[in-house]
Amino acid sequence: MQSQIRKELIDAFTNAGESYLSGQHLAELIGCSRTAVWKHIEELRKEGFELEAVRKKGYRILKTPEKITADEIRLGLKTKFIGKNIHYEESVESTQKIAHRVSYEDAPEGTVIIAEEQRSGRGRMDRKWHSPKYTGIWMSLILRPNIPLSKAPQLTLLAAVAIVQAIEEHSDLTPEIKWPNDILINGKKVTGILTELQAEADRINSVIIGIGMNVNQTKEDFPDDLQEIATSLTIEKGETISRAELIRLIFFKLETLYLLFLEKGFKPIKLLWESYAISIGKQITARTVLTTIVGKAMGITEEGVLKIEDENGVIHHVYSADIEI
Ligand code: BTX
Repeated sequence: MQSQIRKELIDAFTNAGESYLSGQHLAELIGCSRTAVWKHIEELRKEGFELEAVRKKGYRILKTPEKITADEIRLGLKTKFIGKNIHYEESVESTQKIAHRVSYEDAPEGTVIIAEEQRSGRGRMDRKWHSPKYTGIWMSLILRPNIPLSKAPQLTLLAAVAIVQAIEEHSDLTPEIKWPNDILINGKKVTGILTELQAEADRINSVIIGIGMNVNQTKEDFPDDLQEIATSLTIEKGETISRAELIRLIFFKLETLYLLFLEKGFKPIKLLWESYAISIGKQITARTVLTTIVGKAMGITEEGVLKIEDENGVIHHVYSADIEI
């Protein structure tokens, strides 16, 4: 009920644009008392909205918060379970860490941990993930699929497809996927995905999908060593992007593909993934923990494993590696 009033209030301000709305008018529009309107306006202020109040004219919003709030994400969310349970944090070491903990504590499938900042965000193999305040989407999603352990990596590829679709639809940019988990725009990394498992024997307890997306950073916001290899949606698009809206879209795309995956398996996801992949058919170098393989990327198997044909015609199956094209 409370968030319904909040939603109507925000809608009213959105429709009013630059015009002022009086407390009386808002109360009539929403169907509540003027005191209730005032209370909700104070709540919005606390959430970081900047409002101007002018006598005899009313209120108008000057600035929306830099922060994302769980309320803002939930408003207009169209999913059945992904994002229904949101843990929102201002500053954390890593959302993955919290997701592991709440997953043990039986958090429902679809629970998401979102933070405004990560002090030690992590990538694969203990690498660092730069996650500065208010600029990106740093979140971890808990899924509990009833699938064999060997199929879990397919969910990384599924997440990559969902993210590419969300960016495309939201910002009209053209991201590409570099196997297995990099999302690039114009050759620079805009998103990384880290999939971790909680499992006992061959039973998956949960799959934790960490998504790090650069959204509103400028080039100068990146440390020197990332400036040439990383990008953000704002840099590519030339405008500020609403993170809450994008998060809702990512949830929706993820849920749609995940339900398709549970019903029909990896095949339809594989077809989509291949349509966005840049490495396929190209000469690549794959560095695994143990070795380096140079050859032509042939595609991925039904399991999501990368196939590379070397100069002697030998096909290598690569489960985890860094790829250079
Ligand atoms: P990765 O191992 O593929 O990529 C890590 C590498 O990417 C780093 O070594 C660095 O070169 C580069 N890098 C670091 N930060 C950024 C950045 N912001 N943008 C572009 N490139 C960068 C990718 O690992 C997986 C990242 C997952 C991050 C999410 S955020 C939410 C969740 N919590 C958490 O701690 N990790 C995940």
